Amino acid sequence: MDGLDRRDFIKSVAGVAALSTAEFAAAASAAKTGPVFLATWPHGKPAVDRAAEVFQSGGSLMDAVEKGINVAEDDPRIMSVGYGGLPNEDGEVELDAAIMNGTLHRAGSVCALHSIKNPISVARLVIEKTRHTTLAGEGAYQFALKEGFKPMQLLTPASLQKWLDWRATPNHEQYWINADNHDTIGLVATDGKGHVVSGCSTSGSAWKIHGRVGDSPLVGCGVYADDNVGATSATGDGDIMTNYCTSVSIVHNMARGASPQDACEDLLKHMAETDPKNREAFVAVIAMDKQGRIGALSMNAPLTPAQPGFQYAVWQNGESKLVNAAAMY
Ligand code: SD4
Repeated sequence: MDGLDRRDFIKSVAGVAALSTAEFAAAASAAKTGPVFLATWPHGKPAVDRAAEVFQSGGSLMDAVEKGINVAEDDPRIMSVGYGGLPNEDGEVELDAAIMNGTLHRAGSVCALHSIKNPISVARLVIEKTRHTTLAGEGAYQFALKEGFKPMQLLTPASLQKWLDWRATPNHEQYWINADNHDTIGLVATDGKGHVVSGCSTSGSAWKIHGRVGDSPLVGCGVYADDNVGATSATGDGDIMTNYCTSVSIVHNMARGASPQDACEDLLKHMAETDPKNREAFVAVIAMDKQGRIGALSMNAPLTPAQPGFQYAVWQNGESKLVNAAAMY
Protein backbone atom coordinates (compact mmCIF):
# COMPACT_ATOMS: atom_id res chain seq x y z
CA MET A 1 0.00 0.00 0.00
CA ASP A 2 1.92 3.08 -1.26
CA GLY A 3 2.83 5.11 1.80
CA LEU A 4 -0.32 4.05 3.65
CA ASP A 5 -0.28 2.03 6.78
CA ARG A 6 -3.23 -0.08 7.84
CA ARG A 7 -4.66 2.67 10.08
CA ASP A 8 -4.50 5.23 7.24
CA PHE A 9 -6.08 2.70 4.96
CA ILE A 10 -8.99 2.23 7.32
CA LYS A 11 -9.36 6.03 7.57
CA SER A 12 -9.34 6.35 3.79
CA VAL A 13 -11.96 3.64 3.61
CA ALA A 14 -14.08 5.54 6.12
CA GLY A 15 -13.76 8.57 3.82
CA VAL A 16 -15.12 6.63 0.90
CA ALA A 17 -17.95 5.35 3.03
CA ALA A 18 -18.84 8.99 3.72
CA LEU A 19 -19.55 9.65 0.04
CA SER A 20 -23.24 9.94 -0.71
CA THR A 21 -24.75 7.24 -2.88
CA ALA A 22 -25.15 9.74 -5.72
CA GLU A 23 -21.52 10.84 -5.47
CA PHE A 24 -20.38 7.24 -5.41
CA ALA A 25 -22.49 6.34 -8.44
CA ALA A 26 -21.20 9.36 -10.34
CA ALA A 27 -17.58 8.46 -9.55
CA ALA A 28 -18.21 4.86 -10.54
CA SER A 29 -19.83 5.61 -13.87
CA ALA A 30 -17.11 8.14 -14.75
CA ALA A 31 -14.55 5.39 -14.35
CA LYS A 32 -16.30 2.86 -16.62
CA THR A 33 -13.94 1.55 -19.22
CA GLY A 34 -15.81 -0.82 -21.56
CA PRO A 35 -15.09 -4.55 -21.49
CA VAL A 36 -11.83 -5.56 -19.82
CA PHE A 37 -10.26 -9.02 -19.62
CA LEU A 38 -7.39 -9.71 -17.22
CA ALA A 39 -5.53 -13.01 -16.86
CA THR A 40 -2.53 -14.51 -15.12
CA TRP A 41 0.79 -15.37 -16.80
CA PRO A 42 1.94 -15.16 -20.42
CA HIS A 43 -0.51 -17.91 -21.34
CA GLY A 44 -3.17 -15.43 -20.23
CA LYS A 45 -2.61 -13.41 -23.40
CA PRO A 46 -4.12 -15.86 -25.89
CA ALA A 47 -6.80 -16.47 -23.27
CA VAL A 48 -7.84 -12.80 -22.97
CA ASP A 49 -7.72 -12.45 -26.76
CA ARG A 50 -10.08 -15.41 -27.13
CA ALA A 51 -12.33 -14.15 -24.32
CA ALA A 52 -12.63 -10.74 -25.99
CA GLU A 53 -13.35 -12.35 -29.35
CA VAL A 54 -16.14 -14.49 -27.85
CA PHE A 55 -17.62 -11.52 -26.03
CA GLN A 56 -17.46 -9.22 -29.03
CA SER A 57 -19.16 -11.76 -31.23
CA GLY A 58 -22.17 -11.80 -28.92
CA GLY A 59 -21.22 -14.34 -26.25
CA SER A 60 -22.00 -13.70 -22.61
CA LEU A 61 -19.26 -12.78 -20.14
CA MET A 62 -19.49 -16.34 -18.75
CA ASP A 63 -18.96 -17.69 -22.30
CA ALA A 64 -15.98 -15.38 -22.71
CA VAL A 65 -14.27 -16.43 -19.49
CA GLU A 66 -14.93 -20.13 -20.09
CA LYS A 67 -13.73 -20.11 -23.70
CA GLY A 68 -10.72 -17.97 -22.84
CA ILE A 69 -9.64 -20.45 -20.19
CA ASN A 70 -10.27 -23.37 -22.58
CA VAL A 71 -7.38 -22.04 -24.71
CA ALA A 72 -4.90 -22.72 -21.90
CA GLU A 73 -6.55 -26.02 -20.96
CA ASP A 74 -6.24 -27.27 -24.54
CA ASP A 75 -2.58 -26.31 -24.96
CA PRO A 76 -0.31 -29.29 -24.16
CA ARG A 77 2.70 -26.99 -23.75
CA ILE A 78 1.23 -25.44 -20.61
CA MET A 79 2.25 -27.90 -17.89
CA SER A 80 0.12 -26.42 -15.13
CA VAL A 81 -3.35 -26.43 -16.70
CA GLY A 82 -5.56 -29.01 -18.44
CA TYR A 83 -4.13 -31.32 -21.10
CA GLY A 84 -0.40 -31.73 -20.46
CA GLY A 85 -0.64 -30.48 -16.85
CA LEU A 86 1.77 -32.20 -14.46
CA PRO A 87 0.25 -35.17 -12.62
CA ASN A 88 -0.07 -36.12 -8.97
CA GLU A 89 2.38 -38.40 -7.14
CA ASP A 90 0.77 -41.46 -8.73
CA GLY A 91 1.20 -40.11 -12.25
CA GLU A 92 -2.45 -39.18 -12.72
CA VAL A 93 -3.50 -35.69 -13.81
CA GLU A 94 -6.10 -34.25 -11.43
CA LEU A 95 -7.59 -30.93 -12.41
CA ASP A 96 -9.29 -28.17 -10.39
CA ALA A 97 -11.39 -25.30 -11.75
CA ALA A 98 -14.02 -22.77 -10.71
CA ILE A 99 -16.08 -20.06 -12.34
CA MET A 100 -18.20 -17.44 -10.57
CA ASN A 101 -20.93 -15.19 -11.96
CA GLY A 102 -20.98 -11.85 -10.14
CA THR A 103 -24.60 -11.06 -11.01
CA LEU A 104 -26.02 -14.32 -9.70
CA HIS A 105 -23.47 -14.47 -6.89
CA ARG A 106 -23.14 -18.10 -7.90
CA ALA A 107 -20.13 -20.30 -8.54
CA GLY A 108 -19.57 -23.78 -9.92
CA SER A 109 -16.43 -25.77 -9.32
CA VAL A 110 -14.79 -29.16 -9.73
CA CYS A 111 -11.85 -30.61 -7.83
CA ALA A 112 -9.51 -33.52 -8.52
CA LEU A 113 -11.22 -34.22 -11.85
CA HIS A 114 -9.36 -36.79 -13.94
CA SER A 115 -9.46 -37.61 -17.66
CA ILE A 116 -11.41 -34.51 -18.73
CA LYS A 117 -9.34 -31.74 -20.25
CA ASN A 118 -11.72 -28.79 -19.78
CA PRO A 119 -12.64 -28.63 -16.07
CA ILE A 120 -13.76 -24.99 -16.37
CA SER A 121 -16.53 -26.10 -18.74
CA VAL A 122 -17.61 -28.82 -16.30
CA ALA A 123 -17.55 -26.24 -13.48
CA ARG A 124 -19.84 -23.99 -15.49
CA LEU A 125 -22.30 -26.83 -15.99
CA VAL A 126 -22.37 -27.39 -12.24
CA ILE A 127 -24.01 -23.94 -12.08
CA GLU A 128 -26.30 -24.49 -15.02
CA LYS A 129 -27.43 -28.06 -14.44
CA THR A 130 -27.41 -28.51 -10.68
CA ARG A 131 -28.15 -26.73 -7.45
CA HIS A 132 -24.70 -27.71 -6.15
CA THR A 133 -21.58 -25.58 -6.11
CA THR A 134 -18.68 -28.05 -5.95
CA LEU A 135 -18.25 -31.58 -7.27
CA ALA A 136 -15.16 -33.59 -6.39
CA GLY A 137 -13.20 -36.55 -7.72
CA GLU A 138 -15.13 -39.49 -9.11
CA GLY A 139 -18.44 -37.67 -8.72
CA ALA A 140 -17.18 -34.76 -10.82
CA TYR A 141 -15.93 -37.23 -13.42
CA GLN A 142 -19.27 -39.10 -13.60
CA PHE A 143 -21.12 -35.78 -13.92
CA ALA A 144 -18.83 -34.74 -16.78
CA LEU A 145 -19.47 -38.03 -18.59
CA LYS A 146 -23.24 -37.59 -18.20
CA GLU A 147 -22.91 -34.14 -19.69
CA GLY A 148 -21.18 -35.55 -22.77
CA PHE A 149 -17.50 -34.82 -22.04
CA LYS A 150 -15.16 -37.39 -23.55
CA PRO A 151 -12.50 -38.98 -21.32
CA MET A 152 -8.93 -38.89 -22.55
CA GLN A 153 -5.36 -39.43 -21.36
CA LEU A 154 -4.24 -36.03 -20.05
CA LEU A 155 -0.57 -36.97 -19.79
CA THR A 156 1.54 -35.95 -22.75
CA PRO A 157 4.93 -37.51 -23.55
CA ALA A 158 6.56 -34.40 -22.03
CA SER A 159 4.55 -34.42 -18.79
CA LEU A 160 5.00 -38.17 -18.41
CA GLN A 161 8.77 -37.73 -18.78
CA LYS A 162 8.78 -35.02 -16.12
CA TRP A 163 6.93 -37.32 -13.74
CA LEU A 164 9.37 -40.17 -14.46
CA ASP A 165 12.30 -37.81 -13.84
CA TRP A 166 10.76 -36.71 -10.55
CA ARG A 167 10.18 -40.31 -9.48
CA ALA A 168 13.84 -41.04 -10.18
CA THR A 169 14.99 -38.15 -7.99
CA PRO A 170 16.35 -39.26 -4.60
CA ASN A 171 14.21 -38.02 -1.70
CA HIS A 172 11.43 -37.03 -4.06
CA GLU A 173 8.96 -37.32 -1.16
CA GLN A 174 10.26 -33.87 -0.18
CA TYR A 175 7.47 -32.51 -2.35
CA TRP A 176 5.15 -32.98 0.64
CA ILE A 177 6.74 -29.89 2.07
CA ASN A 178 8.27 -28.18 -0.98
CA ALA A 179 5.94 -27.80 -3.90
CA ASP A 180 6.64 -26.21 -7.25
CA ASN A 181 4.89 -25.64 -10.56
CA HIS A 182 2.37 -22.88 -10.05
CA ASP A 183 0.99 -21.31 -13.20
CA THR A 184 -2.76 -21.53 -12.88
CA ILE A 185 -4.76 -19.59 -15.37
CA GLY A 186 -7.02 -17.08 -13.65
CA LEU A 187 -9.20 -14.84 -15.83
CA VAL A 188 -11.39 -12.02 -14.54
CA ALA A 189 -13.61 -9.90 -16.74
CA THR A 190 -16.12 -7.11 -16.87
CA ASP A 191 -18.58 -6.30 -19.63
CA GLY A 192 -18.04 -2.60 -18.99
CA LYS A 193 -21.54 -2.25 -17.60
CA GLY A 194 -20.90 -3.43 -14.06
CA HIS A 195 -21.09 -7.20 -14.59
CA VAL A 196 -18.05 -9.25 -13.53
CA VAL A 197 -17.02 -12.91 -13.81
CA SER A 198 -14.00 -14.77 -12.44
CA GLY A 199 -12.66 -18.17 -13.48
CA CYS A 200 -9.57 -20.26 -12.94
CA SER A 201 -8.27 -23.67 -13.96
CA THR A 202 -5.22 -25.64 -12.90
CA SER A 203 -3.56 -29.02 -12.61
CA GLY A 204 -2.52 -27.81 -9.16
CA SER A 205 0.67 -28.46 -7.37
CA ALA A 206 2.85 -30.97 -9.29
CA TRP A 207 3.33 -34.37 -7.62
CA LYS A 208 0.61 -33.58 -5.08
CA ILE A 209 -0.90 -36.30 -2.92
CA HIS A 210 -3.82 -37.95 -4.69
CA GLY A 211 -6.94 -36.03 -3.70
CA ARG A 212 -5.16 -32.83 -2.68
CA VAL A 213 -7.29 -29.79 -3.47
CA GLY A 214 -5.70 -26.35 -3.81
CA ASP A 215 -7.21 -22.90 -3.66
CA SER A 216 -8.28 -22.73 -7.31
CA PRO A 217 -11.65 -24.55 -7.11
CA LEU A 218 -12.55 -23.21 -3.67
CA VAL A 219 -14.98 -20.33 -3.92
CA GLY A 220 -13.50 -17.25 -2.28
CA CYS A 221 -9.97 -18.65 -2.54
CA GLY A 222 -9.11 -19.12 -6.22
CA VAL A 223 -12.01 -17.07 -7.56
CA TYR A 224 -14.56 -14.55 -6.41
CA ALA A 225 -16.93 -12.25 -8.29
CA ASP A 226 -19.55 -9.84 -7.05
CA ASP A 227 -21.18 -7.28 -9.35
CA ASN A 228 -21.46 -4.90 -6.41
CA VAL A 229 -17.68 -4.73 -6.17
CA GLY A 230 -15.47 -6.63 -8.63
CA ALA A 231 -13.72 -9.91 -9.36
CA THR A 232 -10.44 -11.54 -8.36
CA SER A 233 -8.34 -14.64 -8.91
CA ALA A 234 -5.15 -16.06 -7.43
CA THR A 235 -2.18 -18.09 -8.59
CA GLY A 236 0.61 -19.68 -6.63
CA ASP A 237 0.89 -21.85 -3.57
CA GLY A 238 -2.69 -22.82 -2.86
CA ASP A 239 -1.70 -24.69 0.27
CA ILE A 240 -0.82 -21.29 1.75
CA MET A 241 -3.35 -19.07 0.01
CA THR A 242 -6.37 -21.15 0.97
CA ASN A 243 -5.74 -20.16 4.57
CA TYR A 244 -6.31 -16.52 3.67
CA CYS A 245 -9.41 -16.90 1.45
CA THR A 246 -7.41 -14.79 -0.95
CA SER A 247 -9.97 -13.85 -3.57
CA VAL A 248 -12.87 -12.92 -1.31
CA SER A 249 -10.51 -11.05 1.02
CA ILE A 250 -9.40 -8.82 -1.85
CA VAL A 251 -12.99 -8.26 -2.97
CA HIS A 252 -13.88 -7.27 0.59
CA ASN A 253 -10.97 -4.83 0.66
CA MET A 254 -12.32 -3.26 -2.54
CA ALA A 255 -15.83 -3.18 -1.04
CA ARG A 256 -14.41 -1.09 1.80
CA GLY A 257 -13.16 1.41 -0.76
CA ALA A 258 -9.64 0.27 -1.67
CA SER A 259 -8.54 0.44 -5.30
CA PRO A 260 -7.88 -3.00 -6.86
CA GLN A 261 -4.12 -2.50 -6.45
CA ASP A 262 -4.38 -1.37 -2.83
CA ALA A 263 -6.78 -4.22 -2.11
CA CYS A 264 -4.17 -6.72 -3.36
CA GLU A 265 -1.42 -5.00 -1.38
CA ASP A 266 -3.41 -5.02 1.82
CA LEU A 267 -4.03 -8.75 1.63
CA LEU A 268 -0.44 -9.71 0.75
CA LYS A 269 0.85 -7.44 3.51
CA HIS A 270 -1.51 -9.16 5.93
CA MET A 271 -0.21 -12.55 4.80
CA ALA A 272 3.38 -11.46 5.34
CA GLU A 273 2.63 -9.93 8.73
CA THR A 274 0.78 -12.95 10.08
CA ASP A 275 3.60 -15.30 9.05
CA PRO A 276 6.94 -13.80 7.93
CA LYS A 277 7.73 -17.03 6.05
CA ASN A 278 4.99 -16.01 3.63
CA ARG A 279 7.30 -13.28 2.28
CA GLU A 280 9.14 -16.09 0.51
CA ALA A 281 5.94 -17.77 -0.64
CA PHE A 282 4.80 -17.99 -4.20
CA VAL A 283 1.64 -15.90 -4.14
CA ALA A 284 0.24 -13.72 -6.93
CA VAL A 285 -3.17 -12.14 -7.39
CA ILE A 286 -5.20 -10.23 -9.94
CA ALA A 287 -8.17 -7.97 -9.21
CA MET A 288 -10.64 -5.86 -11.13
CA ASP A 289 -13.33 -3.59 -9.78
CA LYS A 290 -16.71 -3.27 -11.43
CA GLN A 291 -15.52 -0.11 -13.19
CA GLY A 292 -12.81 -2.14 -14.95
CA ARG A 293 -9.86 -0.76 -12.98
CA ILE A 294 -7.25 -3.46 -12.42
CA GLY A 295 -4.69 -4.53 -9.85
CA ALA A 296 -2.01 -7.24 -9.93
CA LEU A 297 0.68 -8.13 -7.44
CA SER A 298 3.05 -10.92 -6.48
CA MET A 299 4.45 -11.43 -3.01
CA ASN A 300 8.06 -11.33 -4.17
CA ALA A 301 10.27 -11.26 -7.23
CA PRO A 302 11.81 -13.47 -8.41
CA LEU A 303 9.05 -15.88 -7.53
CA THR A 304 11.18 -18.95 -8.10
CA PRO A 305 14.44 -19.35 -10.03
CA ALA A 306 12.43 -20.84 -12.89
CA GLN A 307 9.85 -18.07 -12.78
CA PRO A 308 11.56 -14.72 -12.54
CA GLY A 309 8.43 -12.65 -12.02
CA PHE A 310 4.69 -12.55 -12.23
CA GLN A 311 3.22 -11.33 -15.48
CA TYR A 312 -0.40 -10.73 -16.35
CA ALA A 313 -2.23 -10.15 -19.61
CA VAL A 314 -4.83 -7.46 -20.08
CA TRP A 315 -7.22 -6.82 -22.97
CA GLN A 316 -8.85 -3.43 -23.21
CA ASN A 317 -10.01 -1.15 -26.04
CA GLY A 318 -9.31 -3.78 -28.68
CA GLU A 319 -5.73 -4.52 -27.65
CA SER A 320 -4.01 -6.99 -25.38
CA LYS A 321 -0.63 -6.76 -23.75
CA LEU A 322 1.55 -8.62 -21.29
CA VAL A 323 2.63 -6.62 -18.23
CA ASN A 324 5.17 -7.26 -15.45
CA ALA A 325 3.30 -7.11 -12.16
CA ALA A 326 4.65 -5.26 -9.15
CA ALA A 327 6.10 -7.33 -6.32
CA MET A 328 5.38 -6.67 -2.66
CA TYR A 329 8.85 -7.54 -1.35
C1 SD4 B 1 -2.80 -24.74 -6.45
N1 SD4 B 1 -2.92 -22.37 -6.88
O1 SD4 B 1 -3.33 -25.80 -6.73
C2 SD4 B 1 -2.86 -23.66 -7.48
C3 SD4 B 1 -1.68 -23.89 -8.33
C4 SD4 B 1 -1.21 -22.79 -9.10
O2 SD4 B 1 -0.72 -20.90 -9.97
O3 SD4 B 1 -0.43 -22.82 -9.76
N2 SD4 B 1 -1.42 -21.67 -9.14
O4 SD4 B 1 -2.20 -24.52 -5.40
